[in-house]
Amino acid sequence: MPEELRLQEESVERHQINIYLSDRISLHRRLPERRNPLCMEKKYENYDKFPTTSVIIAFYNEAWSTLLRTVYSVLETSPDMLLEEVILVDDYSDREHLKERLATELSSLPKVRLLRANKREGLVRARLLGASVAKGDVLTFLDCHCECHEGWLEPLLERIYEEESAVVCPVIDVITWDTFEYLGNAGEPQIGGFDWRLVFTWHVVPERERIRMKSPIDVIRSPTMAGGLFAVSKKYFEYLGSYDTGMEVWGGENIEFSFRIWQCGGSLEIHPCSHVGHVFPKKAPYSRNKALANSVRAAEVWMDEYKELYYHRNPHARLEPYGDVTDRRDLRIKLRCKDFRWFLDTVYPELHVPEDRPGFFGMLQNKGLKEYCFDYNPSSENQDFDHHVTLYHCHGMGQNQFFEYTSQNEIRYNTQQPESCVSVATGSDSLLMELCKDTPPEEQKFILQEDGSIFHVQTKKCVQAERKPLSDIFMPLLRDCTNSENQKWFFKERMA
Ligand code: UD2
Ligand code: MN
Repeated sequence: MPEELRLQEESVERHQINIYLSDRISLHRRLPERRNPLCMEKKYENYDKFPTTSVIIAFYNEAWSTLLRTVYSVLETSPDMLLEEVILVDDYSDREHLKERLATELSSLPKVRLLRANKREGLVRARLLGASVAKGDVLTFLDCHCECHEGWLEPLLERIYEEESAVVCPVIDVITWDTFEYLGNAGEPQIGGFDWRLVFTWHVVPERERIRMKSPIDVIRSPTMAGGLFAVSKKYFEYLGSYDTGMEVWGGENIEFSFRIWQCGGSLEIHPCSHVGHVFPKKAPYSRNKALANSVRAAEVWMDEYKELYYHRNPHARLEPYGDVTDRRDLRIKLRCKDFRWFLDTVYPELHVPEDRPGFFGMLQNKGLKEYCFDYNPSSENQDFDHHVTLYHCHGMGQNQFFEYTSQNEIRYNTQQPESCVSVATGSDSLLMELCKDTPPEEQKFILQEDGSIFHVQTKKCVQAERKPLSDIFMPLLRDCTNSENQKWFFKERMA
């Protein structure tokens, strides 16, 4: 057995997925039932009038078994009448098994076509290459390591039949990278959001949306999509300006497309009865350094003045060359799309919009220990600092050193979701991060005074920068107020 374990570890090292195991699981496995029981009672009237679909799967250096299992699962779960074709787009992979061997394997499969890019296009242009030859009424995009659950396609196509401007996503069930278990449950799916770094986030369905839905198996409106799995009318996709072809490799296109769908008159929805599994790798299997430029393009075209909130939290994004977005701005004008404010108010009212008052956001730097800034690592592996604010060399990169002082007297960490506020546990002298509240509780209130001191209202103490005895660790701690420089702080937007 140790030999087998070694092989598994090796394949995880190489693919970030346990391909050794995947290769030993059937390419035709049956998945456990993961739908809400109400879905099974659903009757599809007008079935014969549903649009047909082309399923488009772009891939780059994917492993054999995960790719083939994706293709077989589409063929084996999609009603013949609705499935026009499956288009695989090879984004200039260099792995041997994806050359002749793949072409041969696919040539025996009905409805399956294989296209090859002549250079590395990135997922946006690779998908568009597939779309350009698609014959179906609807384009259904999937990642190349998916497994479609029984009955996944009908709900998507029915919804687009009802409403052509609906872009519909399945529920994405998790297939684990180590054991290939198909997780997911029949409960309420989550919807997509984003944080001010423009990173995609998952959220529970908000109350207002639950009220709008007439049944638990109605479509759920979602501010954003994860990006990989969705169906869109081909005509509507073209009308909306398909994708931003200036986006390279990976990242950002899902947020850009989500903004565009909503702002330009469509809707983005998740259908609770459509389930598709996706293998989430252990970590990114290839370089994704183009994601930043892609996000900047999205911000520059769609976010109006709110793009500043993004730049404040990613100062380096301002320096990122992002190419020309003139065409995309023209598109926005041509389609008479609504502004970002409308999107925030109407589609995503749950997202807290920072105030970012000049002089009250950025690095929170100490005067005495000049090099040191507030630093918070929500996913810190160091248990001792779990949820604590520490001090670290100021890096000027925003992110985990970005704080905002609000007019409600909170010191807010609102770069990532969920948003947390600096707080103090009863009897403790250290600063703790806790979820922010609508009205800040006493322990989360700090007064940033003229002289730079930060006064904690509840304990009547001041925040002081200190080195922990016998260590290299620096922390902000509550102490009796003095006039010391270690109790003076100031916000700085970026490094000089
Ligand atoms: C998520 C999406 C993914 C995409 C991405 C943001 C899901 C489940 N996945 O990341 O579809 O929206 O966020 O960009 O929602 N690919 C190429 N050429 C490339 C790079 C990737 O063809 O240069 C293919 C890749 O083989 C895969 C798809 O594009 O089929 C998405 O890439 P991923 O699986 O690495 O992205 P993922 O799931 O981490
Ligand atoms: Mn993927």
